[in-house]
Amino acid sequence: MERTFLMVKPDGVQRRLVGEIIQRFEQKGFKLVELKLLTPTRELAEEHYGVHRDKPFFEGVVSFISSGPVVAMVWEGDDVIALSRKLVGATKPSDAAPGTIRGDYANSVGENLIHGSDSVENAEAEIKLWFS
Ligand code: IDP
Repeated sequence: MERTFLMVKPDGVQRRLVGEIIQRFEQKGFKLVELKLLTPTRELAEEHYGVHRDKPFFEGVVSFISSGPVVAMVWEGDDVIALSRKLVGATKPSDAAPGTIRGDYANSVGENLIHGSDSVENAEAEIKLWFS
């Protein structure tokens, strides 16, 4: 059974959207297998977004993710990686379709509520990073 790493970012926790976000994945039929509330260290945030180290937004995304509590989760289900990316929606607010989490609730590329792994390889690495 496939697994993915999903994280409600600090804006999602502050805006009281944790329940709404979890409900969407439950209603889709996925199984919640791990969950914890934590404020990530800078080091953890840097490792999580390591692939973006050379991008201009790296510093911003790292400080944002480590600015307050996030909800880190592992979800399980058939094709959960690709399907959860669909539920999450596009990174940029102008591309995120209504009906997706970002399309319904986010209006900023930096504060876009949720992270979801984008490949089997990254899901495995992120689950290991956040839950071991
Ligand atoms: P994803 O979260 O949709 O997978 P990525 O391209 O992996 O998007 O980028 C990681 C995160 O970095 C995004 O969710 C967003 O918060 C932030 N980010 C990406 N592109 C930009 C940008 O152009 N400006 C500011 N932040 C960005």
